[in-house]
Amino acid sequence: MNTLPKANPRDRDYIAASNKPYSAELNADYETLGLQLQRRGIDIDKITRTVAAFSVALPSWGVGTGGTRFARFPGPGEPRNVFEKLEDCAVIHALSGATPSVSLHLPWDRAEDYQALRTHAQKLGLRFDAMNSNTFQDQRGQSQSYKFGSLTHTSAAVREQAVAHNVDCIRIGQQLGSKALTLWIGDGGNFPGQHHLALTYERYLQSAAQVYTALPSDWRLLIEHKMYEPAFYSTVIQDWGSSMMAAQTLGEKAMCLVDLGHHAPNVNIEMIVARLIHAKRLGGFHFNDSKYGDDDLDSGSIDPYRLFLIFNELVDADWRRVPLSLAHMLDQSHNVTDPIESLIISATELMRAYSQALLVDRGMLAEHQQKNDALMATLMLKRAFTTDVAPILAKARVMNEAAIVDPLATYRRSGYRAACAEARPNATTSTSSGIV
Ligand code: LRH
Ligand code: MN
Repeated sequence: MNTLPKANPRDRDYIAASNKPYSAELNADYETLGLQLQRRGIDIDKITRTVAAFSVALPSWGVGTGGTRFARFPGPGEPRNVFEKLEDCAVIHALSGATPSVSLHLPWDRAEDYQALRTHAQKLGLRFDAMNSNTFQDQRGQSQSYKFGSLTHTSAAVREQAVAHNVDCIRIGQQLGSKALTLWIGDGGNFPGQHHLALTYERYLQSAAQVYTALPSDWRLLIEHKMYEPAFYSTVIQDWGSSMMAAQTLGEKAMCLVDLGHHAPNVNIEMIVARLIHAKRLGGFHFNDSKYGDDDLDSGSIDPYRLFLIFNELVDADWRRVPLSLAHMLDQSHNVTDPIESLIISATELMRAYSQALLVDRGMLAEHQQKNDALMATLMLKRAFTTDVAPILAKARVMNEAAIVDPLATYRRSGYRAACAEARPNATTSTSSGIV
């Protein structure tokens, strides 16, 4: 990198120096909030420790500029390969303190030497979360096309190729220390009658069973449902019911992953979360936000109350001592912002929703629910959601040696993006970051 950033945003000393001017006011704000919460019977330090331990995985495909079917407007200094994607992910983690792992997508993140990739990640303080396979695009030189499907294609040769790719993703993931495969397929039809709805699902179960068999004993298969796109009439794994039935058919290592953008507008996603928790099949999330379709917008940017209500279900399950082991991941497409900035803010918005959900007085809520006092019940949630938890989020970042008050300002002041624009001159042409 011939043009060094004014400061390395991954450098702990730079971050500590950036934090210094704010620590006194943070302590004052934290103390004030602490007293307020104490009056509500809440120990602020307990909340902060819990929030500081929260983490969400970054989508490797999210640090490049996303696009739509209409166009992609690459930004300056985009990562040109998976190694540079990891460097940008490390900047996000250094400033947010909440994103220590990266979810890779193959073949977008193919590398010659995965041991070298693992070492590079370790040097950056990162580890690998769930792997993502891709049987929704044809790669150059691929023998079988996925135009009419992959794991559910009518041709056994296409299904075999798709199964082999997923097994390949597992094998590469093992080299990287990943422990899960996220299985999303775009298989579906655009016309009534194009697909036999029942037989297509049975082909899915047969193919997915072969992928399941290849899972190491300590791995999980995360089945991701999606209502539509790229198919616009029927999608094989269209909803949580299709996903849950498949998980129950495949075995206990198969769990359901909820991508917030994969539902029709106004669908009650927190209800789906509650049902999957009941079925002991909730395996994880792809967090983002949306107003219409699978918009992949920044988490909490459109409907932060919905995000809060989803975390409310997770905290409630914990309160009812229901064991959960969840893979939290961001899955977003950044078309008009610096992806690093959007991912820093999105990680913070998840921590905000989580910490607010931790403030709900569940004993009092249960009483109001028991007495059918609807208004007092919903006000219990609103009171938590309207609590400004910024001091808790900042304190949690201090505990993670990250940027206290304004990670974005700390990032911008570093000049990292401009330096990348210098160091990665031909980034704007590369499209290695895939469709999103
Ligand atoms: C599908 C999806 C899936 C990824 C892709 C990048 O819409 O959410 O999780 O493979 O986006
Ligand atoms: Mn997704």
